[in-house]
Amino acid sequence: MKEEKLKIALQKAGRLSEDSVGLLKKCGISFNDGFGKLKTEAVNFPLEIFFLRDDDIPEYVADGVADLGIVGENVVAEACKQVEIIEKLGFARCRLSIAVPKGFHYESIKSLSGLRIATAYPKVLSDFLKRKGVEAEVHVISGSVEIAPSIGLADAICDLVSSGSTLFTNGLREVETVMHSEAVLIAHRNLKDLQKQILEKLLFRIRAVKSASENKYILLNVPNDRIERICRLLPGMKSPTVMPLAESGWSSVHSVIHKDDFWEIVEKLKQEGAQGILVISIDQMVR
Ligand code: PRT
Ligand code: ZN
Repeated sequence: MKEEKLKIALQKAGRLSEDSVGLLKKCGISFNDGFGKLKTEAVNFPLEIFFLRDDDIPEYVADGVADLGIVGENVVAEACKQVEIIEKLGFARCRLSIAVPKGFHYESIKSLSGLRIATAYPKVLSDFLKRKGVEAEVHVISGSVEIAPSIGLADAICDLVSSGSTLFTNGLREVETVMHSEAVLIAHRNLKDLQKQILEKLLFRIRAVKSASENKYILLNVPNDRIERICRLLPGMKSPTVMPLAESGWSSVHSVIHKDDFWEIVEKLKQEGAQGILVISIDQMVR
């Protein structure tokens, strides 16, 4: 009998490609992603990998040509296809925003009434304007949206923003956030039971990689009379590990902290008398 496999679509070349391939590799899935390949097969996991343009991925997954895909939420929202968003993946974070020329007198969303807004996201933008009760003209262009106001093609734009430097260099100012986006794992709506089992296995690994990338392993030396106070700062997965050091009166404390809390916690640990603080990246983390 033919072995059941899942087919996953990844972006061929672009902002999602490296992280998408990297995520599967961190999940322990080996495959040859040599330059220019359109299709490959994992050697140690029942997965076939297609490399496509990101805009095509929701449709391929909706049609069942691929069972899974990794794509930006912005593309899923615009494509409006019947796919299931299974998991947020934490990379390619950005927002779809409306921006106006710096000198434009912007008071509220009503200031957009009657304007021509250039975008590659007509559906998402139109839905947003409708929700807000604003009537504006949505002008569809597919690239270099940010130059539209300066060449007289539009009064405002709606485009993806991450650092904001593209808007800044084009004399534009962000005034409304239409949606936040990050890479997501999407799936075909009607996977077969065997395919669902493979997806569960893949998801288990993806979640372990995600948790690991969000957390850091921390080791520190602590005077014994401070252990209790320090442990309160470091709840860890269950509770911190405390081991005696060769030097009496001191212990080594090991724990896991969220990367966003890192600097704040380290400052408090120093204040509590911790020394020799080491912070290590985690490859996988299973709760
Ligand atoms: O060829 P293909 O169709 O596959 O790729 P693409 O050119 O359509 O997409 P690509 O690779 O540029 O982006 C893929 C996905 O990355 C997007 O759909 C988003 O989900 C996500 N992403 C995250 C971004 C950005 N950040 C981003 N900053 N996509 C585009 N940008 C562009 C934006 O359009 C603008 O031109 O970067 C510029 C703004 O960046 P800042 O840093 O100056 O604000
Ligand atoms: Zn694209």
